[in-house]
Amino acid sequence: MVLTGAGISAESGVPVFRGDDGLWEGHRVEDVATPEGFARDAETVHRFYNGRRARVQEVEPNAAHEALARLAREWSGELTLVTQNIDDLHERAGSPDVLHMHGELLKSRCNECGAVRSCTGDLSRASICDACEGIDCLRPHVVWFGEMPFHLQEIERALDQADWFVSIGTSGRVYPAAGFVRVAAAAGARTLELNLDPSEQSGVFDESRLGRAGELVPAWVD
Ligand code: BV8
Repeated sequence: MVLTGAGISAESGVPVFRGDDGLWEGHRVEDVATPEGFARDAETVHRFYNGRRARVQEVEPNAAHEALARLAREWSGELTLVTQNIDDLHERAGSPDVLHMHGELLKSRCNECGAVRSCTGDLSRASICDACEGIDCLRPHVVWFGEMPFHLQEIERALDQADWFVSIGTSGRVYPAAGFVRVAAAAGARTLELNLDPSEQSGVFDESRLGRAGELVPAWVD
C-alpha cells in the first residue's frame, strides 16, 4: 500500500500545506479548511479553493506520479494507492482507482442533497441541483478538519493485508493518515518513508529515505 501527501505534488508546483509561517497560502487552516470556517465566511473559502482549483489545472504530474502509475501496471490489482491530496495528478499520470481520503478539489458537493459533480471553475457561481440556492449550498468535495475522511474501511482492509506500507511526501501530522504506519507495522508490513525532511512519524518506519519524491520514487519503483 502507498500513502501520498502534498510533498509528492510539490515538484509539480502545487504548494505544500505547512509553509514556514504555518499559514496555508496566507490563510489560517481554521478559516478555510473547517466546516465552521465555511459557515462563517463561504466567500473566502470559495476564493481559497477556486485559486487552488485553477492552479492545479495548470500543472503537470511529475516523475514520482508517473513512477507510481508504472508500479500500478506492474502490480496490476495488488497496489492500493491512498492519497491525502485533493489534486488529480495521480489520475493524470495514469494511476487507476486512487483513494482520495480527503476528497477531490475538482469536485463539488451540494449541502442539501449530497449530489457530487465535477467542477473546474468558480464554485460559488456553479449550479448543481434544484435543491440548491445561495453561496453556502455548494461546497468543495473535500474533507475538512473535524470531518470524517473517505474510504476508511477500504484503507483499513488494505493496511491489514499489506506486505509493504510506503509513505511518500507527508509530514505525518494529520490523523488518521498519520497513524496508518503503526497499523500497517502492527499487521506485519514492511514500512518505508520517502520524504524531503524527517516527518513526525519517521521513527516508526523500518526505513526512512530523505530526498525529493521526483528522484526517490522512480529509484524505488524501478
Ligand atoms: C477526523 C483536505 C474524525 C482539505 C485536509 C487523532 C485521531 C483522529 C483525528 C485527530 C486526531 N488528532 C487530531 C485529530 C483531528 C485532525 C488532525 O489530525 N489534526 C491535526 C492538525 C493534529 N484530523 C481530522 O480532523 C481528520 N478527521 O479526525 O475525523 C475521525 C476520528 C477517528 C477516526 C477517523 C476519523 C480530517 C483531516 C483532513 C483535513 N483535510 N486536506 C484541503 O486539502 O483543502 S488535511 C491536509 O493536510 C492534507 O490533505 C494533508 O492530509 C494534511 C497534511 O499535509 P501533508 O500532505 O502531510 O503536507 P504537509 O505540507 O504537512 O507536508 C508535506 C511534506 O512533504 C513535508 O514533510 C515535506 O518535507 C515533504 N516534501 C516537500 N517537498 C517534497 C517533499 N517530499 C518529497 N519530495 C518533495 N519534493
